[in-house]
Amino acid sequence: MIGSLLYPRMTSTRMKFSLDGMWKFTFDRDKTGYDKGFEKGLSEYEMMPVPGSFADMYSDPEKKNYCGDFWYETDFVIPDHDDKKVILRFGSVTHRAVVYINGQNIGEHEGGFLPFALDITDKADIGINKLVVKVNNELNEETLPCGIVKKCKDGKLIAKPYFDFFNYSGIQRSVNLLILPKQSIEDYSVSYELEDNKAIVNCDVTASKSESNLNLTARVRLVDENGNLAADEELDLTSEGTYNKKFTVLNPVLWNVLDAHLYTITISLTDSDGNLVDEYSEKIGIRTVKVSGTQILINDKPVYLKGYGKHEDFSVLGRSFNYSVAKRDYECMKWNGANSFRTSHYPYAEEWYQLADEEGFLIIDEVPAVGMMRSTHNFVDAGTGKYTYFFETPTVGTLQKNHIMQVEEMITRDKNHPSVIAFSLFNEPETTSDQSYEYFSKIFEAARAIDPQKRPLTGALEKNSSPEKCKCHKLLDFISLNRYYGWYISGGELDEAQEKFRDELDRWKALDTGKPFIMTEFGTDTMPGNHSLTGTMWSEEYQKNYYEMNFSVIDDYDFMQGEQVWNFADFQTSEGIFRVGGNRKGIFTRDREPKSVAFLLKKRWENK
Ligand code: CKU
Repeated sequence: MIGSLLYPRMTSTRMKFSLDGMWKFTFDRDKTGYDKGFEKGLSEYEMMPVPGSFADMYSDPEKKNYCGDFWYETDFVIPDHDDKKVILRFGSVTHRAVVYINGQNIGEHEGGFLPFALDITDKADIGINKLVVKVNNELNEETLPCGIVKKCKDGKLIAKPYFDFFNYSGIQRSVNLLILPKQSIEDYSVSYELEDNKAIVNCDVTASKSESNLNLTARVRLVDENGNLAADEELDLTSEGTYNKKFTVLNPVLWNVLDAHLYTITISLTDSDGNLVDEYSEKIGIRTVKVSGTQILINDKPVYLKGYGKHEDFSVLGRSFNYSVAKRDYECMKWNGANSFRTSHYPYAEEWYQLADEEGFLIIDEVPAVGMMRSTHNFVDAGTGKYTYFFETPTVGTLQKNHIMQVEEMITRDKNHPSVIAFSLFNEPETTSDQSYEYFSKIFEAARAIDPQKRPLTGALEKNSSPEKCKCHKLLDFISLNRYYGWYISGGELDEAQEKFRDELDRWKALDTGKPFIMTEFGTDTMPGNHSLTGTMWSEEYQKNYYEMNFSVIDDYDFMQGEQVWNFADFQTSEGIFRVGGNRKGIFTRDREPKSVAFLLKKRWENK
């Protein structure tokens, strides 16, 4: 579903009301919610925070690990307005939602990490309305991310993710009510070319249609950080409701790595009498991203990516967004000289990207295409050569449709952020079959068609995706490797691990792909406070030795243009014999204190 995915903002023509707070909530273990008329209102409930991940609220493991249907309800008020459009916008509902207003189905959305907006103008009343959302967090092989559900004898469902992070669910991002002009700005995009002392900005605007079909004029205005007008242009109408203009900004102050400069863009629509119909403003940055030979270029200068694979994960908050945690994370990352992160393994809350825009951070934006290998321990199986015929399954067509939809929603949502320098379209699928190539060529085609900035596309390859066997690396603009030499492979034997790592990189080199590579994952589980003079696995010393070894290898290969360590912080996973209170590969603990290796990274990254 792609309607307008613009970030909800107040402007002189737009009103925004937050529906965040405590909502009614209930599990629906036996799926009898409809029999009980839940869509009209919950007859049994407790209170639950929105946004929030329900799992971390509970002391009862049955509730924490709940899998199936569950319901939310709140009342909300639509203020009297002058013939406007009323929109209900969810930042994300994990993994799928059916929305009811006053008992009537008003829309559905598949996918737990991207926003959706529903036009409720004719479906809700001025005054009080009842909003009910039926949510489902089951995993399957037809939607993203992939997994299965185990049905126990007593009917209980248990989520079995094919991925290594806790299946946090719920209404995990903010819900807003928007009151917009009937004819409104639906979307806009900007892309840039740089020439001597000037930037050519290509701006597209889409306006919604309405019965009145007013003949509207669209304008774009750019104001720099000092309040000076940098551009003020009328756009040309290209077809009904779409406008375009290429214009020049002289002496642009470019957005750069860790040196952000932002312009405020304001798009406006006016009618033939010059009356303002709609206005939308946000911050953008002028910069280009290119891949040239084995280098990644920002504003035509090579950049080396230093940073992290992350998660949206924090104690009690689960996967819900919190400004304080985000601020702390950026402070930690800046402290040790990082300049980038990957939104492993799903698009994050929009505020993460806004902060990166402000900080000059580089983001590899990843779609939730994770778990495309049939294994609940694929972090272990990935190194063993195990093959699960994932893309040879009859349901793969449905998965592909969902995958394309989420790629399109992600790019539509995130395309104007200067911080987003690449899109990652998968994490560690089986890429060794012709079927996987066919599958992914369509995904990459869709992404290339929709990104107005034609940013580099990538995907993270696991160890079975070797230079000899991987069929999909040719689709990538730069190649992202997740490798665990010294952990899953030759754990505890760093000399042997080093030999194997070098051997693999030599084989990539021999392939002469002509492309940049970055390490998107490498790391070791490390219990903070566990010390060992002999550097045994799980100790803080082993984590340091491991990274020193890996860095010595990476530094010997010119095509290596970045290193994002796994993971920024310890994070919650499904329980199992490989996980001690979650995944412990964090450079920081879950409450954001450094393990010893954080200082090693600081030293390296501040000098690289
Ligand atoms: C990480 C095959 C490696 C999978 N990779 C994915 C990531 O989600 C996991 O957390 C490995 C790990 O720590 O095992």
